[in-house]
This record gives sequence, C-alpha cells and structure tokens, in this order.
Amino acid sequence: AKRPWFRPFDASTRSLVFGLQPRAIQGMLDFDYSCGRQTPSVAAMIYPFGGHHIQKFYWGTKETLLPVYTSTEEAVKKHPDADVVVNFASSRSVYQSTMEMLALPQIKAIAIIAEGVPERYAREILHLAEEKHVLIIGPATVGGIKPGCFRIGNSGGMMDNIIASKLYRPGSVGYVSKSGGMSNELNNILSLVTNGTYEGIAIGGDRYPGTTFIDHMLRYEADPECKMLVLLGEVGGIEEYRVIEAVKSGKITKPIVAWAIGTCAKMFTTEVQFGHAGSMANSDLETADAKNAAMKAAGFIVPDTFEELPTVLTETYRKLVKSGVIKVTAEREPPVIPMDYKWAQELGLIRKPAAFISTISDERGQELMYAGMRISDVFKEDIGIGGVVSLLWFKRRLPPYATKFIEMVLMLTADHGPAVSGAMNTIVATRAGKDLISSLASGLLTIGSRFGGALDEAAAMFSEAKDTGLTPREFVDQCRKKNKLISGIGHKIKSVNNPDLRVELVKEFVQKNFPTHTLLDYALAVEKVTTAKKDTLILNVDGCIAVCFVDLLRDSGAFSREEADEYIRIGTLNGLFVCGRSIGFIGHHLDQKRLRAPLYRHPADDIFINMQDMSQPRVLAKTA
Ligand code: Q5B
Repeated sequence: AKRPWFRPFDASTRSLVFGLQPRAIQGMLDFDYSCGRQTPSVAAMIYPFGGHHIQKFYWGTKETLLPVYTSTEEAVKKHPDADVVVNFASSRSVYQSTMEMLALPQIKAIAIIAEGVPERYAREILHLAEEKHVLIIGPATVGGIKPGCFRIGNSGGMMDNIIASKLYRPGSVGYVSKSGGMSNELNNILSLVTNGTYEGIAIGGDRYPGTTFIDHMLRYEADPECKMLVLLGEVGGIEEYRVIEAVKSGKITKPIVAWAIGTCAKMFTTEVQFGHAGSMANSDLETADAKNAAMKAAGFIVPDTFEELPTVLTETYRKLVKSGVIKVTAEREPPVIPMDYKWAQELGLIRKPAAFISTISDERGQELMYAGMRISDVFKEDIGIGGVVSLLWFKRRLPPYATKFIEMVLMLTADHGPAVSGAMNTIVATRAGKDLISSLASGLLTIGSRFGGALDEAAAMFSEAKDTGLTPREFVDQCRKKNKLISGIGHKIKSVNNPDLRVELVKEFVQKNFPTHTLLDYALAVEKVTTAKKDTLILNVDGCIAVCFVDLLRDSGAFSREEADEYIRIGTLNGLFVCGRSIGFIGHHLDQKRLRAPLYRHPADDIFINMQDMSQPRVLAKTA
C-alpha cells in the first residue's frame, strides 16, 4: 500500500525481521493480534545461515508459520508487500546487512537494533539512507511503536505493559525520545493523562542516529491524526535545537510538551557520561538545563521538573480536547491475549499435571544432584562408581562393602575376550564401518538369556526355588522335568576342572564381607548336583553375581523385603552386566579402529549351506 511520507507505518505494514529472534517476533504478532490486525505484521525472517526453513508462532490462540530466507533480496521478492526491515544483526554484521537492504528499492524503513555500531559505519548508513529516502531508526534502539498498527521488535515491553498502556489502539500524542526504557515510561504516562500514544519512536542513544528528533517531529506535524507532540530529549548533542528552529520558523505549529533529561549533571563536579554513547555535554549548549530553557523560550511546554511532566501533559491535552482538536472516542474493551504458557506458569496462574515423573536426579538448581546428593559431595565423600550406581539405581547410599561389590562386578564383567557373542558383534559392526555407538549397541543387543543376560532370571529362579523350600536336587529335577535350563548354570568353556576365576573372586569377596550369603550357598549346592551330571554345568559368572546380589538386597538392611523382591521382579541385575561389558565393547571397537581392521566376511566354507530348488511353482496334491 502506498503510504504518505509522514506515515511509514500503518495497520497494513508488513515487515521482514533480520536475525532469528523468535521472542521478539512472537511479541510483534501478539501485539498485532491485540490490535485486531487481520494479517501478521511480520511476513518473514531472514537468516543467512542454516538454509530455508519455516518457524511456527502463535497467532492468538492458533498457530501460524513464517518462512525463513537466507537473503533479504529473496525475502523481498517473495513478499512484495513488506517494506520495513527490523534488523537484529549484531554490531559486527549490521553494516553489511543494512547496506544490502538499502540497495532494495522496496524497503522504505529499517530499524537497527544493534548497540556498539562503529560511528563510521553508522554515518555511511545514514548517508546512503538519506540518498535513498529510507527511514532509519537506530542504531542502539528498541525501535518504536505505532499503537493499533505496528510494533518494532520488543518496543512497548511485555504484553501486559502494552495492554496497560492501551497501545492496542491509537491515541493522539506523537513522541520521540532517545531511550527505549523512557519510551515505555512515556507510553504509560500518556495512557494515564491523555488518550494515549499515536506513535512513539526511540531514535537510540548513539551519537549518529539514522533519524533524529526533527525527522519524526516533522512527520508528526504533517500527520493530521497526530494532535500533540512530546519531545523527550537529553543531555548531549544539539538535536533539540533543530526542533526549536522548526518551531521558530513555523514549520512546527502543533503544541510540543518537552523535557531534556540529565538536569542532575550539574550536581556532579566532573563531566558525566550517562548511559547513552551520545549523552554527554561537550559545551554549555548541550546541557539539559540549557536545552530546557531554550525550548521553553521557543514556546515549548516545558515543566520545571520531570515529575511535573504528567501535569503539563494533562493541561495540554485538556486544552486540545476543549478546543475540539482532539475528539475523545469511546474506549474499546482491552483485548484478551492468550498468555504465554511459560509466563503464566511463572506467575503461578496455571498448573498442569506433568507428563513424566523423575525421582533420581535433578540438574535444575545450582548443582547437579544424584538422589538428593550434590555432585560435589559425591566427590568429597569419594563414593566411587559403586556409590553412584547405588544412588541412581536404588536411590540410597549402600554400605561400603555393597558399593565395593558393585564396583567389583563392573570390573569383573568388563570383558571376556574377543570370542564371546557381544564382543564378536561389536568387532564385526566396527569392521563394517560403523561408529562407536552403533558398534557398542550391536554388541549390547546380544546380551540375553544365554549370553550375559541371565542374571535376572537366575536371581528369580534360585530365590523362588529356595523360598518354596525345594532342595537343590528337587530344583534341578523340576527344571529338567519342565525342560527348562537353569539360568546362571553352565558355561561354554569353563568347568569344574577349568574354573572361572571371576566366580571364585566373587564368592571369596561375598563370603568374607556380606553379613549373610544364604542364596549363594543354595546355588553352590545346586551346582554340586548339575556338575555331577556334566562338569561344565558350573555356577557361572551371571548366576554367581545374581545370587550374591539377592543376598545383598535381602540381608544388607538397606532394603525392605518388598523392595528386594521388586528389584528382582522388575529386572535390575542384567544392568550390571550391561554396564560392565560396555567398557569392553568400547575397547574392542577402538582396538579394531586402531588396527584399521577391514570389512569382515565370514568364510563360506565355514557355513553349511543347504538350499533346495524352490524356483518352480509348487503344486500340492489334491486330497480326496
Ligand atoms: N545344560 C551357557 O551351553 C550355556 C544347562 C543345562 C540345566 C542349564 C548354557 C545355558 C543358562 C544360561 C546362562 C550365561 C549356553 C552364561 C555368560 C557370560 C560369559 C560368556 C563367555 C562372559 C552353555 C549341554 C548339556 C545339555 C543341556 C545341559 C546346559 N545348560 N542343564 N541348566 N543351564 N545356560 N547363561 O555349553 O542332556 O546333553 O542334552 O544356556 O546362564 O554368558 O565367557 O562365553 O563373561 O562373556 O553349549 O561368561 O549352559 O551347553 O547347550 O550344549 O548343553 O547341558 O541340557 O544336556 P553349552 P549345551 P543334554 S555366562
């Protein structure tokens, strides 16, 4: 839409946002929605990295999608209705991106948000923008706001502020200030003592802003909808004097309420630099007092103190209402803007049942916690990996002999050579070119009832047999009758005559350190029966660890009987083998990588291949 020169933003303004600024964009869309706009004021985003994509935003209670382009040129082509860019580029890249924007005739206004833009760059931008008749707001600014129409980035603050200051509909007062924070203050004051803001621009605090007070004051003067002007100047620079000239020469005739901030500078004995780069008086003319006096002398309405600003605003506004310049219209109901879920939750206005419950660790506070224990205490108290397992698996500290036992198990099960199922799988996967995690997973997936994963079933079978009062022989006979192998019994190569020393180490530790080892004793009695049949039917490493762990769960005093039974029932103990053996599998993966081992192909002569010729259609004989 063609807009008059003095009105760069209206209710149909469409903009492009340079930079990924989802929060600011959501704020702009929420503002649009509160104004009753039919189309969002943001048409698209520009982000040079990461390729084309779309991002999702709220539009009222519904959702909408905005495209992200990699160049302003492309965005402009795709959105011929967008003539404003809100440029969130950093101080490093803002020069280049703004110069590119200025080369596109479709762009009529650019807000530059970045702080710390080198003054040389700011002046070059300013020069080219003047040549191209492009309105620049900034740098170092929040932007500005046109109530009921358009909001630049985060101007106006949070939505509750926007609603409280009635920025969802236009008022009659146009203001220009340097600071975004002071703009918010003005929006608030104007909503209380007048019919509100018509347009407000924060030109930014740098020494070379793209547009200055006079540029916006002249626009407001020309805009018939703007009835009253406010100039919030500050110490430093001479821009206020250009507005004074305009008033003196009759270019500006509308009433101006004005104040230059920084009158307190005289209370300091040295020169004062306020928050903005340009807010320092380099001569008497640039002091806030001199400016206030000059503005007053020129006929501006200048209060004696900043605190009196609302009073003079009220008086000026009332006069304009009385004289019929401002027609007071009926207020519309403030719009209801759906509150952002996170914000509402923070304010304690809503609650929602959590989808997940977690009770073992927490990283939300200052320090990571394992079952309520600070990570620093984990190290201070040197609880070791056994202690960490006891916290994260059982949510409690276990006695030292128990954590030592866990550590022993992890160390014992860490590896058993390259020939076992899991190591083989890891090696074959690695040699097929797979990465560490895939190769590890390939090995871990072999852990099951025959290999390494017999602990849980062994714990369940032995404890049930013992609890139901079966003698070891009755237990073995019963299993045989049911054609059921006893989990935890038997080994491919270890036997009575070639004992598994890992099992010997576990037995020795448990017999020496555990308060009781009833189930271990029972399992050893079962082993006597099975090895009498075949000497490889020993209590294997899975079985031995499993029964000892049941003894620990039941008799350490750290668990109730119900808890102990539950850990057996829900399947906990295979985790020990998984944990331990992961160390070995990773070792095998790294070993193969180091060896540059090529793709493995199993020799065909090692596979008995028996294939029938099934290539002809099969006709089944008909039965009578
Ligand atoms: N028989 C382990 O089998 C193995 C019997 C049984 C009653 C049994 C087998 C078994 C239960 C599962 C188990 C964990 C498959 C093993 C581990 C980690 C490892 C591995 C490593 C590491 C071995 C011969 C005769 C037959 C069978 C009978 C066998 N097992 N009777 N209860 N449990 N065990 N797995 O040697 O009359 O001749 O027909 O499944 O606990 O995985 O190092 O390699 O650290 O990596 O092939 O230590 O015992 O024996 O199947 O030829 O059977 O004994 O019925 O009787 P084998 P088979 P019959 S530790």
